[in-house]
Amino acid sequence: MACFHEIALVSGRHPKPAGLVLQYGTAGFRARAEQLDHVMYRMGLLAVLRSKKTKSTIGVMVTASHNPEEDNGVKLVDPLGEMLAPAWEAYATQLANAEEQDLKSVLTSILDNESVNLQEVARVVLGRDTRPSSLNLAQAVIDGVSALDGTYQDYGLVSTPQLHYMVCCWNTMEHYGTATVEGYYQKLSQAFLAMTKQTPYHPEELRQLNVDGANGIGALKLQELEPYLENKLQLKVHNNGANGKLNYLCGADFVKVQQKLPHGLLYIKTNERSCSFDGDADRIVYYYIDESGCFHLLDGDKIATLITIFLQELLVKADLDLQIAVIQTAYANGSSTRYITEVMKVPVHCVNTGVKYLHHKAQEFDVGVYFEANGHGTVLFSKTAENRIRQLAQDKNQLVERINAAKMLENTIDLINQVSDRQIIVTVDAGKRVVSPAGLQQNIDSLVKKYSLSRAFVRPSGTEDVVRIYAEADTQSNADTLAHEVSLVVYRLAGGVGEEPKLLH
Ligand code: 16G
Ligand code: MG
Repeated sequence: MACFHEIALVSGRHPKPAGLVLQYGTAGFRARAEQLDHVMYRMGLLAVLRSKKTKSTIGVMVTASHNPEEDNGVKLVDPLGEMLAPAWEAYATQLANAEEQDLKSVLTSILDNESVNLQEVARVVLGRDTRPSSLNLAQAVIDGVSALDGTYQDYGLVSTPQLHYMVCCWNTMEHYGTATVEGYYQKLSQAFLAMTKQTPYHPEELRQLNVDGANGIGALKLQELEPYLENKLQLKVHNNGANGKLNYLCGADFVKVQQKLPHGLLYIKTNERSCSFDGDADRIVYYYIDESGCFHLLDGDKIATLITIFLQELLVKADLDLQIAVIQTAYANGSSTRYITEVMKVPVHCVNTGVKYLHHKAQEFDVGVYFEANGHGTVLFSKTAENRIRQLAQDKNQLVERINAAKMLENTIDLINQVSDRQIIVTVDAGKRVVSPAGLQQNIDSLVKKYSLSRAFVRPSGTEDVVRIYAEADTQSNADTLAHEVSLVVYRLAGGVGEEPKLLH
């Protein structure tokens, strides 16, 4: 049995730079890779405590997602593949910031608060993205796990959804799926192939998809998955990391923010279906170029709408009375929210930015469709909904049309990886209104009033050292001008440093 005395000795190999303060943000810690060695080690320690506390396998993913290649990060994954419980995020921050001499006492206070039994066995599964820094940082996690005598399985290079899947498999005794990457490909491809069999019309052009792998893990893993798809989907993977730099001029974030084609896919043909992943492959956005050369983006809002239409139709055909809802964030385009509520008559709920908030809300419904505009999302089926669907799919006494619709819904459940995954500006109302600094919200309100169909809000980023500004208006140029005006107010009232923001168009 390890005692905290030994930990303090081992920790000497992963020293914390004195005075460095980092925060467990929206999706874990993110910072320059060279600042993270001690954080990784300590997250290894914390994962062991969390595992002992929950008597379950805990996941640790080393990645900084869409951030630049020089950054890295780490997030912990809770027993059913969901994001770490909020109280433990606070422990993570305390542990990461404890100076060397305080490490033992912080660990002891977590143990006491949570009544963790040190005699419990602990299991941690870990994975990492393709960043050059990730291998050594993953080793620091392993050192932390080992310092507390935890057992671990290192899945090496895997996407974030794959690591979430592994955690879920381990904790459901592989009822969810086999806890290997092959098991992941098998589960997804079987459901996908069963769905395509049920789709009568499947022409050649709909089988092809250009993929921008962001020069990251998504490209590698998709190439591994492709043989399982039996040519029902032919992938042309670009930005596979052979030449380009991770997330640089490519990837889902670049395409969504710049609203243009990524490098590596600049010459796609008219109407060719194309998509981009982010650096750890838990975001996707689709796009195409039309006959007039115009770029069209199908972001998370559009994806959520299409999926909801698809599911609603199937629920009607299956004659299943299940409550469906869509969960969005303040970044969802206002027209998508109006369309879903007013035309489709599906209720929409708005929550804070970050997968964990959307995921949590979506769990309240029979069928919860959640997507951030930036392309993070999935669909959650409640256990009751899933049972009713699976029962109907097997019920030979029902009309064939009902059974087929239920089978399609069943395959959808299996295809969707249902596992999921928080300064001077303080916001409330799902990040849409600022309460501090004083006067900022009033200024934003009066700027918004100058335009029609307009909205604007600001929020401190949870992953980078910036303030995000969102603006919407009747025309592109009004939206751009509004965004610029808001940025000037933020700069003045929130104590901006450096040059004043400039209008980029
Ligand atoms: C993280 C979140 C994402 C959110 C983004 C906002 C997860 C897995 N990821 O990437 O949901 O949209 O942060 O970043 O929760 P920002 O705070 O820098 O705008
Ligand atoms: Mg990501």
